[in-house]
Order: sequence, then C-alpha cells, then structure tokens
Amino acid sequence: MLKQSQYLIPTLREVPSDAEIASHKLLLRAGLARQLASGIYSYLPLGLRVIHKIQTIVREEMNRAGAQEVLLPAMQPAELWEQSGRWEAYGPELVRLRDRHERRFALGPTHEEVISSLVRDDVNSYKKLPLNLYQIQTKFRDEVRPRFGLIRCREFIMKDAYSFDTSWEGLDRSFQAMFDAYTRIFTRVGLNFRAVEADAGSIGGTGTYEFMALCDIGEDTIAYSTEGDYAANLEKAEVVYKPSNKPKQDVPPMEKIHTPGVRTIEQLREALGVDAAQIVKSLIYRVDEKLVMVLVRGDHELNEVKLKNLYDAIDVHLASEDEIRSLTGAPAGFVGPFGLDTQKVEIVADNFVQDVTDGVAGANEADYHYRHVVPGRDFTVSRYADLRNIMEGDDCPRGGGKIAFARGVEVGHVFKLGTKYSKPLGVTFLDENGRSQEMVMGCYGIGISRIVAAVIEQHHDENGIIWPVSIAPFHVHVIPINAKVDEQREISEQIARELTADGWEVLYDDRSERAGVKFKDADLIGLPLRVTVSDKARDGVVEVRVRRTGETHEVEIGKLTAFIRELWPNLDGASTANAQM
Ligand code: 9G3
Repeated sequence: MLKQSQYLIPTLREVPSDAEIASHKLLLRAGLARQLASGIYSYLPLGLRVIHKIQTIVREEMNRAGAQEVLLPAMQPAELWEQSGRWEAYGPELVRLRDRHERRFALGPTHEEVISSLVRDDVNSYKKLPLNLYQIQTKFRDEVRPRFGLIRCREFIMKDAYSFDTSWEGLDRSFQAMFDAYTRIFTRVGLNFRAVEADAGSIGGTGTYEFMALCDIGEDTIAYSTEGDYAANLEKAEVVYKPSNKPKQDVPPMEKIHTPGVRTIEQLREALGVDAAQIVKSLIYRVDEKLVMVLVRGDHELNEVKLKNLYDAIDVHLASEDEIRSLTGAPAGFVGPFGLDTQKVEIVADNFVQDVTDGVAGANEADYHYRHVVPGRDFTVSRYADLRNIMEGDDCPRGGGKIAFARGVEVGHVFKLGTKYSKPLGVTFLDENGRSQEMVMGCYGIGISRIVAAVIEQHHDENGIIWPVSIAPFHVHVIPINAKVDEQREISEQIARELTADGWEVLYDDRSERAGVKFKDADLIGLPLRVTVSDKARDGVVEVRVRRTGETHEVEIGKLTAFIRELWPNLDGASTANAQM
C-alpha cells in the first residue's frame, strides 16, 4: 500500500486558463502530468501508473495476435527518409537535427522507414513470413498548434506495429488480426469507440480505419448511419447521388445581372431571392501544378480530400487572388464556369450540381452574376464526381438509414500499405520458387498517451475523474476521517494491509489534512472505491463508496475484503459498454 503523504500527487484547486477541456484540466488538477513546454509533458507517478496499465493491455493483445515487440531508435538517418521520398514531403512538423559530425537525422514521427530497413536486412525467405513487429515508443511531431493537453502533443507515446506478408491475402489476414486486437484493446481500456472508414491520405493504400473515441471535444467528425453500422470520417464518407426525377422546368435564357459587392452565398440569396441550392459555387484550386475549377451547390461544402483523391494529387490548395483574376478576369466571388480556356483550367463538378435548375453563377466579371443558369445548356464540365462533404440527413451510402454526425478523438489507426515502402526500400523475400518479391505491408498505430485523455473525457464528473477499473492508478482509496485519532489510523492501516494482501492496489491517505480536503482529492483522483474510516470504526463498521455512482455501503470490517470482491465486477457500470451513439 502506498502512503499518500510520501507520494507525489500535486493536486490543484485551480488550473491554468489555457486548459480549455475537462480532460486537460483534470490531468493537471489530479496531479497526473505537468507541462514542460508547449505540447511536451512530464508524466507524474499517478499518470504513469495509468500509462503502464494501458501499455500492459496493449502488449497482451498484440502478443495474443502474434506480434513481437521490438524497440526502435528515435534518431533516424535522413538517408532512409530520402529513399522513401519523404524527407522532402514533410515540412516543419518533422523534427530534424544534425549530429556532431553534421550528419542529418529526424526524430521519429513514425517508423515505416526504420522497420522496413530492419526487415530488409534480416528477413528474406517466405518461410519467415508473415511477421508483425511492434514497439511502444515516444514519437516526435512538431505540431503547429499543440492543444488539449495529451490529445495533441509534440512528443507522445505511440504503439506502432508493422506487418509483413507475402501477398495481399496475407495482409488481409494480418490486418483483420490487428483490427480485432484493437477492438479488444479499446474495449478493455473502457472507451466508447467506433472503427470508422478513413482516407488513406499521403500514406496511400486502401482499407484504412480510424478508431475514434466518441467525445464532443473531438476534432474529427464521424458520419454514421442511424440504422446500419456504417461509420466513416467526414473526409472519407461517400455521398450517394441519385439524379433527381424532378421534371426539367423550362428556364428562360441565361441573363447577366449587376450584383455590386454581392460575393457570398448569403448575399446572393438576399440580393436575388434564390435558394442556396440554386447557386453554383465556383472554387478555383491548384491541384499539384494544375488549375481546376470545382463547382459545388451553394448549400454544400467542397471536400478537399475527395478532390485530392480524384487527381491522386500530393498537394491541393485554393488558387491565389492573382491566379483567379488572371484566369477569369474577375475577383473571387464573381467567377463561373463560362468562357474559360480549358487548356488552362479543367472544370469539374460535384454530382449534385447537375440538378441545379434556374441557377445563379458568377459571370467572370466584377460585380456581375448570371441567373437562369442551366447546367449542360449554359456550361459544361469535364466530369461530375462525389466531391462534397456528406451532411446530416443524407442517405447512408451503405443501405438504409440516414446519416448523423458525432465527434471523436482518433486513438487508433490501421492502414494497408501494400508495397508503398517495400518497393522504394527494397524489402523483398524469396518465394517458394526462389523468385524475389516485394513484401506486402500494413501499419497499425495506437495513441497510448492520447488514450489517457480520451478516457478522462469520457469518464469524469464535476468532482473529478472516474477511472475504469482496468486502468485506474490504484483500486481502493483508504481514508481516515481524522488521522489524529489513533484508533482510526490503526484501523485504516490494518485495512490497507489486508486489502493489499488480498491483491488490491491501495492508496492510503495518511495526510493530516481536514476530511473535506481528503475527500475532494479522492474525488479528483477518481479511484473506483473509497473506504472511509470514521468513529463508527469503534463499532467495527466502515463506509465503502463507489466513485462512479456515489453509492455508499456500511460494511463490517471483518467482511470488507469479501464485500469488495463481490462489488468489483460491476464497478464500471453500463457507461463503458459500447453504448449506441
Ligand atoms: C511525418 C510526420 C508526421 C506524420 C507522418 C510522417 C502521420 C506520418 C502517418 C502515420 C501512419 C502510421 C505507423 C503507425 C500508425 C500510423 N504524421 N503519419 O507518416 F514525417 Cl512529421 O504515421 N504510422
């Protein structure tokens, strides 16, 4: 049992104002961690006990899935990143340094290159595959805006695993094993989570899933079906398009109108008395080197990831004012798909633009728009595609139900890499016919330190943290009301020793603080159970209190251990079950 008077748990009544969200405030107030610099944290004893318990669960499930633990360096030679072509691809987020010989290194934000070079040099027969190697290690990513405590740091603990197979079918099996292990891990740590389809991003490949812990402060939006089990992050969610069966009304010829200073959708609606759905928004983008005009309906949002994937591009960003003016002769807000040189710009449109009737669009002249615009009659596009963000109320792309939104924090990410790294880094094996083949890879990440924050977000009340029993820093808080009363102190120590002997992890609050202070700290630290020793101990009775529900029980001291064993299995309550969103 640990005596709180000797244990470093610097609880706080108040926190720095930059701690905006509950989990950030509680992380600091409960004495779990301290910020050293922006996005860089020290884990104090209580916080580290939680980290260790999460790591133990992750190790158990990774080992059960047949993965082998390694530990890779944080310092990575630049040459490896040049071979994979990523040294230039990343900007200031990649922490770069020079060693004493002026050789260039990166502090590892991830380890595809490192693990690939390790396997390349030491594995070359199909007999050694499949292979899954993982590590739990500090990652470095120089985020432009670290925030929300452990949710977005510049130095954080990640479990990253990499699978190597002889074929795509093999990868599918490795991927499924990891997917199932992740489901068990996030369930065991007490998170309410969903696996959502995600965009493969720059890392490429298909079949990418993010494991999202549901919480309102989450930066990611999840689109899920109110009926089926479809869930995708906003970047990825496909929008199903069915041509509208509305009869084409006959529309008068397109007419240019003077719209001085009217540039936003809102202003256009006011000025022309049209619905946003009648407006054709024309956005001009640089897609790698190309200029592209993208058309979306006024009541929809362009999804830049879908645009990037349409062109399989590396970089996509809005064109500058100058580029817009030189291409169309007009400033942004007055541009449209009319009379443009299709050698200079390609015009693409979201599927729903083809339903616009009696539309409004920029006239490529300052302070002028066209009305009575009809797609196909008054302008043509090189192609229609799914380019908009899905919206709440849209039909679910996979069968029944409507789409609803939830917010989440990404705590896991699983990718099918294929040969994205094995090709440039030459990670090959000799197959049964002695032919050299590239290994087929997958990679799998879990944000260990981020889980701590996500769990606190999902499990707290106004008095403090409510730890799931599986990762609570201790199990039972033993608190004498008045440490000055010998009898209360002796009975508390006896109970602490007995519970410890019975296998519980006990935090004994032996401080000579007032009872109120000790109870406030106990609620803040949030251990699942609290045993209070008062003058009732004289009659052989102590109070057991369940942190999650607040329920209290008067228990005979002789029956305490048995009582706690009885209570234990359902201390987590329903809240950690994977409740419907
Ligand atoms: C970088 C920097 C930041 C990065 C990356 C590279 C994210 C980068 C994606 C991954 C993919 C998977 C293995 C574990 C699971 C995630 N941010 N990613 O590659 F240089 Cl500065 O990390 N890696």
